[in-house]
Amino acid sequence: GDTEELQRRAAGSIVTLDAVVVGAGFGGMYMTYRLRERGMRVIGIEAGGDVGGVWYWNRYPGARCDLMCVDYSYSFSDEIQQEWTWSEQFAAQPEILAYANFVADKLDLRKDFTFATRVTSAVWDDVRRLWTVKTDQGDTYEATYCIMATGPLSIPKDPEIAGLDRFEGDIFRAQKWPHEQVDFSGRRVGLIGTGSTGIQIVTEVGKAVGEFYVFQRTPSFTMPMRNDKLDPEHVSEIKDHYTGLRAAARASLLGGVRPSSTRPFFSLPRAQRLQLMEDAWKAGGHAFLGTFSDLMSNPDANDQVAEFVRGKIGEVVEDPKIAEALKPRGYPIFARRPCLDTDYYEQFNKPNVHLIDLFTNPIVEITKAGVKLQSGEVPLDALILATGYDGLTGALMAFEVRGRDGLDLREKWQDGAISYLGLMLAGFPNLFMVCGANGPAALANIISINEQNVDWICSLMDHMEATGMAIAEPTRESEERWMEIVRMLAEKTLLSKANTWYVGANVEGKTRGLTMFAGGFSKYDEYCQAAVDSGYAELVFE
Ligand code: N01
Repeated sequence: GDTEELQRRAAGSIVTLDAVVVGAGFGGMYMTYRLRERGMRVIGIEAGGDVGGVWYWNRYPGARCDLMCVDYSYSFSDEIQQEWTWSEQFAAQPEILAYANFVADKLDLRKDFTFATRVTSAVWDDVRRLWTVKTDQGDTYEATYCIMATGPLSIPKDPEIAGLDRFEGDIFRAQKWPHEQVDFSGRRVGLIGTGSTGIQIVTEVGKAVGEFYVFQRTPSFTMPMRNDKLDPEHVSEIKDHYTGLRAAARASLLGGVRPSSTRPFFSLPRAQRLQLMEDAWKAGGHAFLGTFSDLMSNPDANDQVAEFVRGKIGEVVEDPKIAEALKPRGYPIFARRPCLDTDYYEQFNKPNVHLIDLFTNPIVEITKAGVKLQSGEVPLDALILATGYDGLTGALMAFEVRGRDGLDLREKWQDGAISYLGLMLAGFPNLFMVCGANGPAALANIISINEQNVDWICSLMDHMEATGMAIAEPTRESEERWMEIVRMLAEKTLLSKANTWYVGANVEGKTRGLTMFAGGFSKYDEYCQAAVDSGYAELVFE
């Protein structure tokens, strides 16, 4: 294919292109496709063995999206959305990966990508006005544009626990799960981490395991997903009405259709509030967030919902001590990513599933035989790590990215991620981010963000072509104005009030703060559109 040809030449010499795209997740796939359709010479570079990004790597048991597939899928091609048929409301990882592959086949994307290749540096050449991108395969590409579709969650993070490398059993990392099926039946298995990932693992591994030890530091709130198969009649209704559904998604807070409410919690009498909470619990999914308008802004309203959910945990879990340990306290509900599950709390009623509360019984170290707690050693055959990611900034700080005058992105971001619209960086001409750290990122539907970002970038390229400009870059002032908006919104939301990867709390030494745009997808889209309507007044062109 085209890529092989490019690679062959890059290995020996330098290949000059119009654009390099880093990443073959849903952002990089669409970006590469659009650039190719614009008639540009482009290569996509991907560390994984194939397309799919986070869904390529995260093959752990239970991996599933908590957004409905009707929303969590591409909207740019009617052919794709008509031809592909989802089997469930909330699809599991194998189906989402199959979908990514379907799209790659359909658009013949693989010929534009090189896989199993990691970018080692991207450096701006001020004299020749282009990006030089090098890879761990010894390739060098030069391009006018460099687009980072590296994802907000692509650098796995191990826990800082002494002795991890000493363990003689099997270690499985959720974010780099083996391609073949892993059988835990009859084995003694430990799991560290109870975020969205850990909770999904518990519900699956809990079904077929010898003895299961769940090492929990901070409990998460999780609510019933109430996933359903999609029946053919519903699927054809969706397909008939995709245009309207997509338009509604684009105009929504999350970039996905979900009920929303203008009703503040305390505007209703107590009995009615309780009834609505019962209804939301029964409806499942993120129904709570669509039931009251002020759960993320009014701490008292938030606390009442949290207390209601803690009550539900108490109803399911038989042992009151375990129930108590599973109840999250001390941070607002929904401030850590709210999880959706199927029978999570039920697992802890099984005699072979053991909750280890690390607050009362911390891990001392990992030994060759298992996990040593303050109370003694838990012998294990296998240890699963679901300890999260160096989110948002990790991927771009994992290799060398240098802009004008040798400006290092690690330096620019040492006090936290800053950018213009989460899309461009002052000091880094013609560099774009797709789903960047200062956009809605993990706070909205990432496929919607990807599409919106890619379309915005392509419109800017059209503008540059039409006006005969070769370079675009935001000024420091425009970057600062955007960050003021991001900070102002961050202050207003309870999202800033929990120790999570959202605020960088999970990585030692990382500057603390919510750098994502917390104003919702549609508002973000409005800001991006306003930038276009102003004639790109906040950018400098050469
Ligand atoms: O990672 P996390 P994740 N000792 O950072 C624990 C998306 N996602 O992979 O909170 C003991 O949330 C840590 O404990 P604590 C989604 O955006 C979506 O689960 O630091 N424990 C925590 O429990 C999500 O937000 C979906 O006290 C240690 C866990 O590891 C994001 O990915 C599914 C520890 C890490 O939780 C990340 O979720 C999956 C230590 N030394 C993921 N170090 C869906 O769409 C860390 N932990 C459904």
